[in-house]
Amino acid sequence: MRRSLVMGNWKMNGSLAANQVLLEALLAKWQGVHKAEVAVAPVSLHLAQVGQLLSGSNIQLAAQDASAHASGAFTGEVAAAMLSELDCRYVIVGHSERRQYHAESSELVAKKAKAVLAEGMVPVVCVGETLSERDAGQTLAVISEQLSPVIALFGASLAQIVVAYEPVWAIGTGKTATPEQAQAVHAFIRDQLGAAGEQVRILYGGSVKPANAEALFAKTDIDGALVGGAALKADDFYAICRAAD
Ligand code: G2H
Repeated sequence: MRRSLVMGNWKMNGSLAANQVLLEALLAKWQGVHKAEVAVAPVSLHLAQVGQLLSGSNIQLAAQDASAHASGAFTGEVAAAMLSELDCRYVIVGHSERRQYHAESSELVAKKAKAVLAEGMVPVVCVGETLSERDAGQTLAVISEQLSPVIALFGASLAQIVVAYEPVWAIGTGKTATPEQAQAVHAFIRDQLGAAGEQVRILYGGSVKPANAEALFAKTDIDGALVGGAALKADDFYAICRAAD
């Protein structure tokens, strides 16, 4: 039985003041979310503050990225060990915005995921196709290409990852994949993961909101969500967490 997971990806949003307001509002209504696991991912600079604000709650801390390197001359990067020191439980790797704006390859994403696992945290590996790839009928081929270096590098530890399917055309656009479209890709991903597939949680991401969360979560292979815009609103994020519970 896979435990649902809802993760708020705050992206490059927030401030010390805004984080406090958001989390106080969220924690004030935080009741009844017992079965689903919940995490939030602020920018790395805010992890220590957010960790303190969450202490005593069952909301976990997540990071948005990690370096593939352990330490050294990598200006601007953050090592997995540094995230682990701040009690991060999850680290997102290979988000489409990193693939697109920072030219991250699937091989690099796999190395980042491995660095995260080596520090005792759970990598959340993002995959997803663009609109032109979907229109060209390449969705499954793209997902397969993005997953294959992870599958090759992880071997027996593959069951320890989380995968997030985020169709690029649905990110921040207000367009959501239909539950049926998402389910079809999730089932394909689970199949690609082989023997580990049944244990791996596969999250959907891309304009998840209270109005569509329940229908997405009702699908067999959708184990939760990676939530962007709606995670910045306490009421919406709470409603999505309740829908997964
Ligand atoms: C997809 C998602 C969170 P949004 O990037 O990772 O963002 O919910 O705003 O589409």
